[in-house]
Amino acid sequence: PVTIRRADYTPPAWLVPEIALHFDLGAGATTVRSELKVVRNPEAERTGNIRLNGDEIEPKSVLRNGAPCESWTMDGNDLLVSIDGEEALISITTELAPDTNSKLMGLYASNGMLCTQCEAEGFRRITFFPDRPDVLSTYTVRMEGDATTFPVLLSNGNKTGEGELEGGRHWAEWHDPWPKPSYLFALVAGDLVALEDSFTTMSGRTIDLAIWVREADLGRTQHAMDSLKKSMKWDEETFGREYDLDVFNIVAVGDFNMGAMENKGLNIFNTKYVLADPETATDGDYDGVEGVIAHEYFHNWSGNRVTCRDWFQLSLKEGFTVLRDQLFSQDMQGEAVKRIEDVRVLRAVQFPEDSGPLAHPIRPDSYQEISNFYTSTVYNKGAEVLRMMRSMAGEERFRKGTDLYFDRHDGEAATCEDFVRAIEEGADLDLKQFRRWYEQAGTPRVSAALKDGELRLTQEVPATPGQPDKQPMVIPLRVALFDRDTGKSSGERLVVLDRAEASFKFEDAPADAVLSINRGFTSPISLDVERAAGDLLFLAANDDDPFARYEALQELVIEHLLAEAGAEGAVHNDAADLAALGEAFGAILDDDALDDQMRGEMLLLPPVAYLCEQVLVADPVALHKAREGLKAWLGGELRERFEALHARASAVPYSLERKARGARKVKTQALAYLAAADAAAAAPRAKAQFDAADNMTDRQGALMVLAGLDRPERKAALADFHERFAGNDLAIDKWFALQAGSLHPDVIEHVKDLAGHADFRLTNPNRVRSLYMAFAANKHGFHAESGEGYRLVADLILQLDPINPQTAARFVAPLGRWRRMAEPHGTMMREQLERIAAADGLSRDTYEQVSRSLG
Ligand code: DPP
Ligand code: ZN
Repeated sequence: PVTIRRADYTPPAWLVPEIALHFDLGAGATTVRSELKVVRNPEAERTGNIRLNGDEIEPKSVLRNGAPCESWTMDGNDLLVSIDGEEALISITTELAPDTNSKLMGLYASNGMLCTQCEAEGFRRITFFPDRPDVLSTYTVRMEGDATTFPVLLSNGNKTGEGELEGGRHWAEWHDPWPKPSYLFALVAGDLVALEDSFTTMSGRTIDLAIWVREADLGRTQHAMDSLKKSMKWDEETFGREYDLDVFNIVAVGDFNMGAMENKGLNIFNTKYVLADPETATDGDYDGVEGVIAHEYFHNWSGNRVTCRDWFQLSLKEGFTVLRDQLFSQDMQGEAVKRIEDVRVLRAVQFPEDSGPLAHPIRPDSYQEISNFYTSTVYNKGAEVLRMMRSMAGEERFRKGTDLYFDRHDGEAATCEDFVRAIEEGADLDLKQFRRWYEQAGTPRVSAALKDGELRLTQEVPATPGQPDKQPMVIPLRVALFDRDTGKSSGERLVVLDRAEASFKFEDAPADAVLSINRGFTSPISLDVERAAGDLLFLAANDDDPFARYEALQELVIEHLLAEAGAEGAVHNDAADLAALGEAFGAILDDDALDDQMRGEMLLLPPVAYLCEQVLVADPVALHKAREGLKAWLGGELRERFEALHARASAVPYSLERKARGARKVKTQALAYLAAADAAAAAPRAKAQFDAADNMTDRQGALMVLAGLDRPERKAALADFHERFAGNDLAIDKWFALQAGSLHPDVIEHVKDLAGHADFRLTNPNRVRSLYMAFAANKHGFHAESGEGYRLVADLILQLDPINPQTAARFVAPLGRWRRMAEPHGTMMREQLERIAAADGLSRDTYEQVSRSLG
């Protein structure tokens, strides 16, 4: 496979200001005729050929300026057409078979409808084109097809015409006036119905909104519509961004590799992020819909109006858009809880990526397959990097920076450097050294010690693949010092660490102050604080920054669990430590000033994936057992209070209000603690919650607990759930995921059985993820001593790779952690990677991930 390098970028030799596409649609056979108006790019080197990318397509005919063209050649998958003058009209015909397109890239069939996915390089599976994000064109799309099979025909922009044809066929034409790269092209044809609404923009324009789904799903679209309207309003108020077409369409599709796609004016979504009603969607699902609807909508500016010059700049649009959707959700749901959730995801997913073989900077330097770089690093760490700029500039100045960025680069394909420069100028910040966050991979490790009002900080950025030596980063940290006697702080200040070590003097520091640092998780770092005994307990009880308070309790738990698991360097626990932990959790249960949403966050024990990050070589089984052991101990120690909490929360009627949602969150947590302590006593309680549930949050929560218990209630509840939701794919996905993620001793047998279940389909990414991602994240199953868990995931990768390489490659990362896992786990994981590497005909996607993981 070829390695593409960021340093090798050259501008396109030819531009395509206009393209017209004609689709003769059929699920078995679709004919595509394209007309490209091409002109020489005066800013590029002259060539006599235009290179048009292709992938698994052939040119059926090639015309140049209206006449058959003989002088074309193939160079690998690409079509080269010679052009003498300064411009030409090129027409190409291709034939597609959407219903055999199992990669779900390009034009494919799903449930009788046809739809497209072009990011990053799917357009070249539809027609030959300079399929790179810096070639921007206006699109005119005419679609023809059977009027019964495809009554609805959608594409980007506005509909400009439609009509009947002979033989029960019809046509529609759409035109998108905004120049866009090919990855934002979209088409949908199918038997769909819409929830319609409208939105009036800040300048008074009326936008027609529609969410298109299968008829049976229409009743589950209101939340998505509400989320869309809130997003449109919020982006006007917060970033000054107004929508720019007369219509905005969203289509839900059941077979989709990603979460959703921001195609201009025609977002295509995984059903998972559109459909929600109380019976079938959890509170978490509601949040997911709101967040992803916002994310894709926000791309209309951060991604579409200003797009990326090349795929190395992916974080330009993704990091920025994730920050925007996080800030939106903070405003909708409450800042503290959302921040804690986002940090938990970052630490459980991005930190391991950053410390493993797949580590890369948020702006990578090379790739073989770009699909592999839609990562938590590019997305979530990318958002954190922008958030640091925002913390240093303050909200208002940051907004000046983003305004300048949008003004300056509207209609362009920009780079991360363009963004940084706009923030520098607009927000009046010096980001010279800060740019290292774009260049260096790895999670910086900061050590902090406070002595006599002086804060001493040191930093170290660990070596990562291809980057043995690192320079110091710019690390902003919000800091407060607390008076041990009064429990109060004298206020917060921002310190910026930009050298390997530095000291900061706090003039008015109380004697023997308690340090609260990286409040609100100002920087995406790991932190080592020299602490006196009792400091963490003090902060867990007194810190006025909700994140810092949460963090202190997490730290206490982490210290305990590492010691329990016998981790190297961990301080041994004694009975007093455990008792103190019990008291701290008891205080969380009793604290009337905490609302249940926050209580729920505080009660969640740190994920094993994050625990593994605390040590160089982790024993995942020991850490998992320690975590379950603490859960059981707390469940027993605080039994009455958990029972009371469960009863109190169960009395709160269903609604989507924050209070009721909080009650549902702590209800299932109480159940989980009780079940860990005493399965026999908790099983009937869980079954009662399951049976009484009038919503999916309670029902799934109860089933999650039951799925892990070797009790008779388990089977009955699983059967009931399966029957109740037969035919509802998203609910059945949960049924798979709950079993694959369960603590049940026979989980491996269960996963094997489920893989043979009539409802399991390897061709549906949601179903595959619900079984195997849930399993790979299940430390107790995946890391089974027999090695069987590793083998199951490797088998899946080999089986799925020829069908859907993009999704298959996503399963490599869990095995790629082998160097950091204690023996015999490390060796067994590596052996499975070697088995995959030895297979013939691996996709570029899987090959790249496996070779990086072994390298
Ligand atoms: N559709 C994916 C996202 O929005 C990739 N652009 O993040
Ligand atoms: Zn995105």
